[in-house]
Amino acid sequence: MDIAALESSPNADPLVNTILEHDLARHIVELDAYGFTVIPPEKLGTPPGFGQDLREAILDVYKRRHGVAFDDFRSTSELPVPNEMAWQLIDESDAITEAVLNPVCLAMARWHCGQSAVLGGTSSIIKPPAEDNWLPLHNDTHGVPPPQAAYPHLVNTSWVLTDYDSREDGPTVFVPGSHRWGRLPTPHEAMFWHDGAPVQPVPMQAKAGSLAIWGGNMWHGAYNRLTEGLRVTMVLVWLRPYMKMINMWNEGAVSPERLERYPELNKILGYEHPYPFREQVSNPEQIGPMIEVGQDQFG
Ligand SMILES: O=C(O)CCC(=O)C(=O)O
Ligand SMILES: [Fe+2]
Repeated sequence: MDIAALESSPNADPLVNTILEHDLARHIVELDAYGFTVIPPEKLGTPPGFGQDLREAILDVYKRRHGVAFDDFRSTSELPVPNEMAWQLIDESDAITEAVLNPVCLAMARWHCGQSAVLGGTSSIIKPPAEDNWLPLHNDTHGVPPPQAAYPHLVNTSWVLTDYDSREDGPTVFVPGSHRWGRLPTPHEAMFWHDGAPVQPVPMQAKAGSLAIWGGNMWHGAYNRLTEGLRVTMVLVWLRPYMKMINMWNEGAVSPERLERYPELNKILGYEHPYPFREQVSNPEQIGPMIEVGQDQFG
């Protein structure tokens, strides 16, 4: 029986179809069982070299915004300055916009947060080797007290832009199954590298150009990096539309020219939502009708 073909569930059907077309069923199972998954480049439909182009775009933004230079990320083991201007990336390059609008990435965002999902924030992680750059366990549903909802309010889709082959590469770590626990780690649980730590996460393994996905309830952190060179990641945070945006995409944040070339941006930046941006944009003629939000889990 092909349930999607019955067209009984207009919000779920296109997601089911995309998942089947791109051979993503395994990843949906992993998300359900463990709370995270890694989709390799060959399932993302990206052109050859896309991961390298995106990495170069992210590194160029860092250099330009901070007024610094270095040659090869593989042999750069110290950042000239901390990556403090890491956010609001969408208008910086076509590779970044196309990573945001990648159909598999969008399907993963909408699988977790519905068709009305909005892009809450974009940022980069550029991580040099350092003894102490561990990231404690946390979940990304900041400020929401327990018990957290059984469905995610947000989802993280992170483009992995350098290889995560081993623990030495400083990868993201996950606590499989923790997406069902409905709470944040305590401070004692968060320091997973301390002797006698009660929770032991598993490291992510991924080739450059992969897309890692985890919902807002998932416990994760990162190993410190020991390998020479920089770890590079682009983080996209997607929200159900009642959540507070991390980046504000109002007037001027994305150029009219980019909105015209990539019209799907109007929806994912929230311009077609009932609130808050409709009246603040300069291109009302390009914006589709107001969408309905929150009709069901996939709405
Ligand atoms: O460094 C990492 O891989 C984890 C970053 C993180 O916590 C996040 O993107 O939410
Ligand atoms: Fe996080």
